[in-house]
Amino acid sequence: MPSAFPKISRIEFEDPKSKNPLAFKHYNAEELVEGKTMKEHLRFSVTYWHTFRGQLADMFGVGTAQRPWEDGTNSVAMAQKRARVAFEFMEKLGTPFYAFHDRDVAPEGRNLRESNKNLDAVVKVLKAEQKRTGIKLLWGTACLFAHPRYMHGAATSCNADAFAYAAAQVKKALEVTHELGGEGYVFWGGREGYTTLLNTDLKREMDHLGAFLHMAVDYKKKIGFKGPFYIEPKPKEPTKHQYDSDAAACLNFLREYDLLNDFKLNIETNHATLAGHTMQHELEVAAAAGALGSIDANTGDVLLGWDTDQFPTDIYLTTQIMLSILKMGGLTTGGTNFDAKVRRESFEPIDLFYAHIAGMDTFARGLKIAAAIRKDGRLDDFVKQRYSSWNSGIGEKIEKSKVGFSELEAYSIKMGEVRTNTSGRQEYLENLINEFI
Ligand code: XUL
Ligand code: CO
Repeated sequence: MPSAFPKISRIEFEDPKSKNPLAFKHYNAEELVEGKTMKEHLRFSVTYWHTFRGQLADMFGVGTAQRPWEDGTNSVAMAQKRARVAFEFMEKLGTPFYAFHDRDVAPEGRNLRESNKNLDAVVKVLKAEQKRTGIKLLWGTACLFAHPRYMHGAATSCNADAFAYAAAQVKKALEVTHELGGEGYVFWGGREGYTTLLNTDLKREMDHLGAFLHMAVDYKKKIGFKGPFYIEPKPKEPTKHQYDSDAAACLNFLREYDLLNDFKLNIETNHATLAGHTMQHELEVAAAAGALGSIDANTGDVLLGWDTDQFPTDIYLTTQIMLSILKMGGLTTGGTNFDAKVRRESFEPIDLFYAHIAGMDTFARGLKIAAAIRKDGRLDDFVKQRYSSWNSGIGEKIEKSKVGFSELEAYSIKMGEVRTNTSGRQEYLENLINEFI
């Protein structure tokens, strides 16, 4: 097969002063940071849906993407060719992982049997390409939101037939992910929510979602798939309200339906901001529950209120993300998955390289900056000092459950007034971070 990107060779690391736009200035895969290589820390992943299936259409206009390797069909042969193009792209970029929905990689057939057959035909090529390049599948997932059969949702549809079909689709997607040695599997609840409560039995739908996820856990065990399951929170879009609205809602759902041991979270920046949170908030909530599994790396636009899925190019954002991830001890089975698309105006194939290079370099800088902040220690020391009243005296007694309200009343009467508050020093800390950026 002729090269899809004949003018582009492997993207190499060059000095930060290099002016070559097709080189990394910060992402140096083998460079050690806190004892691990950047490649091991960041575990970059390319998303199949945006990068190889995105047409760059919007609500007001058709797709603008120039993809010379496409023949205009949605055939299995085209899907197999596209898979080879995808691996040429990832090999040149040097990303160790990719992620896909079943329907991104292979066309939907006239029925489930045919869809599964199409998928098998493409999985053969993906498997061969993984073997040839050493690139791995970060996670697989099933598209349970594009087809009209899922208009009311999939696991939370009012229609039991749609639930059944979704289960069959996830069964196959799990088998395929397992076959490809996928490191994990994602559930993003595209239409698992509602557009109006007037027609919705919320409790029944949530019960169905719980039952669906239990079936998935059972099947995972049955086929011996060892990778983690991730839930990816998002508050809305396409629904008005998605049940997995944010990290806290997901954790509560998992706890309520006794699924917490089988799931972690896949946190996405633009979903966090759509939920009215920062990315760091969502990461901290997930990590506090021991459930931060993986991240979808992108960003929204402060002036646009929807899921724009832009490539992350804000160093402040990636610094915050890497501070949380390093604090947690790093990613293990998860990765940094670019769930991001080039703008409609960035329509040439080379823009796919520029976008990923930008995202990878921005994360590499965030990683280096976060490591430098941690090495410096002032931020960490400040936070430790801020809570020092809990290390001894009454604080220690409270933490060790040695006192109750009566003892605390006696303590307060004796104390008279709280005179020990110290400054939060937000502005000082913000300036401290800027020292490293
Ligand atoms: C949609 C989204 C999905 C999931 C996978 O907003 O983020 O692409 O990442 O289904
Ligand atoms: Co995502």
